[in-house]
Amino acid sequence: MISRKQQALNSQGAQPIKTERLADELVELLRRSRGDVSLRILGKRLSNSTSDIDEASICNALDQLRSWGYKIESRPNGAIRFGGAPDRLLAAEIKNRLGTKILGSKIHAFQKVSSTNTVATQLANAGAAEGEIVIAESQTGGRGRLGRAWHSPIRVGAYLSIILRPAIEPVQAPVISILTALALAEAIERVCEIDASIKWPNDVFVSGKKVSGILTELITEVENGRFVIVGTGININQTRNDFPESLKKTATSLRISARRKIDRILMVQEFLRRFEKRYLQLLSEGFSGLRKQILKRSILIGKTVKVRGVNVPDYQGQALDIDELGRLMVETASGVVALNSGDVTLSPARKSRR
Ligand code: BT5
Repeated sequence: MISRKQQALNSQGAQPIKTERLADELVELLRRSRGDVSLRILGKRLSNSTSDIDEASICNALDQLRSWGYKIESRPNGAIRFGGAPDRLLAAEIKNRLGTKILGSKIHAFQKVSSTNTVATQLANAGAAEGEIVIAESQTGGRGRLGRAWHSPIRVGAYLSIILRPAIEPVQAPVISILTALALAEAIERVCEIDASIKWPNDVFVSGKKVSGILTELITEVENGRFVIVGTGININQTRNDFPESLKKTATSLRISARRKIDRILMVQEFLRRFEKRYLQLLSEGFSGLRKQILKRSILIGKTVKVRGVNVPDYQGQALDIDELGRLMVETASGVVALNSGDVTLSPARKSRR
């Protein structure tokens, strides 16, 4: 019988990066055994309670690992030596020494999906737990806000969605986006050693360009309760030529900014750790504990900004603060406006007050 979760994945045409259990366990074992190790020893260590794993099964699993790009040497004495993991977003690699409590409890890794947010929504509808993650090497229909597209080329970025079931009011959902931006900025600074800023409501910038976008979707009125999907696209190892002409002026990657290739697994892991820390902090302390860190990294605060009006003409104002609900407070000629979401840009027309 196909589980509801599997049905959800099938309906999305998602191509899984197969991580069969034996291969996963074998990687763990090879990583831990320094130097040469024989098939017989591997078979014994992998043994289940009733019998050792036979050599043919181990050879199949080794071939599978090699086909995923793992470096596994066959030694003249018939032994095996682990030579390193591939540059691929495999579940086993992300889990290795992740050290989180809830994030990544299950990692659904794919080669190609329409949108990780769509797959995560389907999984959550089928009962997936808080902290489960969907990650893909590429997306054919990566989504931004308001039907905009997210450029998702294969094997250079990371496209991931986190399933959350927070006990917060729907009105607080925007806080999750800004918290995600903070976690990402912190992870970028740690892993890439470059400065990263937050642009309300859902972007992370490095070197004055967008390196990451966040799409938070609150899903209500479903059988499996209310849940939140936080989708994040991170441009990691794109070169300038990987971006279409339309994005070259506004988008960048961590590699371009840091002037070196970035380990995608380390980047994703650090983001997940930071996200968990900040998320648990939000649940225990509320937004106030995060506010200082967010404001410190915020590009818009204290600046004159242009707000794209919804059903009203565009207008200008002074970005003052981000409130408890994640709203941007903007002082305009006709008073202070609290924005829930929207497109806000730095206004070149007037000088900032700071
Ligand atoms: C966002 O929307 O920035 C949210 C993007 C979220 C993408 C992730 S990937 C994993 C998960 N699954 C999904 O399907 N989505 C999420 P917004 O603020 O509306 O910005 C969209 C705009 O950013 C586009 O109209 C482009 O101008 C620009 N853009 C598109 N791709 C980009 C890229 N790779 N890097 C930088 N900018 C990009």
